[in-house]
Amino acid sequence: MKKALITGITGQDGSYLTELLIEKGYEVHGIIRRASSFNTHRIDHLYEDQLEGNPRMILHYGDLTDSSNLNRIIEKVEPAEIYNLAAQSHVQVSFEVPEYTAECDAIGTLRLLDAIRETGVPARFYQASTSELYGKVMEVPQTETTPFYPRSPYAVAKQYGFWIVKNYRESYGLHASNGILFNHESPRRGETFVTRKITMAVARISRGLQKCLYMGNINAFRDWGYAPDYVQMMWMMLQQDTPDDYVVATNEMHTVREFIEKSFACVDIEIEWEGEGVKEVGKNKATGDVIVRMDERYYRPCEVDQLLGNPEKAKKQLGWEPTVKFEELVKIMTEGDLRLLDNPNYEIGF
Ligand code: NDP
Ligand code: GDR
Repeated sequence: MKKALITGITGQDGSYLTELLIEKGYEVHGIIRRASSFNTHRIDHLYEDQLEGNPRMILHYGDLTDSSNLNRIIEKVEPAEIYNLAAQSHVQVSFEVPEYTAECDAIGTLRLLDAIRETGVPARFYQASTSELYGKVMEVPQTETTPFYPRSPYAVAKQYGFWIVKNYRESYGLHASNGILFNHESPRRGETFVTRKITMAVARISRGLQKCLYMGNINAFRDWGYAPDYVQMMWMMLQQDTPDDYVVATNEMHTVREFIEKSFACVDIEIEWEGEGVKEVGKNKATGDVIVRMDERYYRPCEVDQLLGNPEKAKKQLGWEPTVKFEELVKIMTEGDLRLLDNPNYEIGF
């Protein structure tokens, strides 16, 4: 049975990738952090008691900031594939915790690559690189050859991760690849990322449980895809003979404003915008109630205005194409949050 090791298994992508790999017959090992409360809700449905029978998902305590722990796990598990998804993944939070973000997202990647070298385990390596590397727009759409211009401590740390992967590939012949993934979302998306924040608020507002949604810059453009599509591509990248770097995106971009409008449309609320900048508000056209306001707290010191990815290389070389585009994604996420509100026992996205 092929073994895979996933860092960040408790996150959005980790959970979908685990499902995919189990379906493909892998034994999946995941690294989880000790927390004061349960942090495995996205993968609990995959857990089988290790004492009974044949576990397909095995969890290990660890942390990307602890080298010897990573070495030990890799030596013990001997995975054929390692997917490095763990990260302090919130761009705005990285301005608050820049040093920790670098420790985890940059040096954490180096620790894993070095663990592969030191243990001699011939694992193939996937690195969760990001469209945030493009930051300030140098070219639209962005491809594998567009120059990087990171605009946050998160993106700068991920840029180190990108290059150290490439460097270890070139220096030591590791089978290590970067997936330059544009934003991808799902009903399992973390609640503080903009899409999920919007769909949760829309569901609550439509049920009379919340009055208003507070936002930052709603004029930013993003290329939003569907997380289950994107984890397919992670796996595909590690199945090819030669490692390489790929843009993974939908080639469609929309503003945060459009996301808000489309999500409210799912609950039959039409938004009317009034005012400008931080004073702008969104009103429920039918009732006149203000249901969207801007809040300085959600603006970033440095913004990424426009991301649009061209996934032509992924399509040509690996046959990958996204199956879900913007409108359907908004619908899937909004309906997921409505279902969750109406039935608290409903396990989101499962
Ligand atoms: P999430 O924020 O949902 O998950 C992050 C995961 O990393 C969680 O399992 C978290 O554990 C774990 N983690 C955080 N810090 C550490 C640490 N120090 N040691 C070990 N584990 C840690 O992210 P996503 O699933 O959305 O993204 C996966 C990866 O892809 C990330 O690296 C992200 O930066 C990158 N990426 C994401 C994109 C997206 O649009 N989703 C786009 C491009 C790149 P815990 O549950 O305990 O917090
Ligand atoms: P991003 O995602 O920074 O692109 O990083 P996020 O959803 O946080 O922001 C997208 C855009 O929305 C604007 N925005 C707000 N964002 C949040 N979170 N909260 C708000 O209230 C709000 N109002 C406006 C932001 O300014 C931004 O322009 C995500 C993460 O998953 C990264 O790990 C990943 O690398 C990139 O996507 C690709």
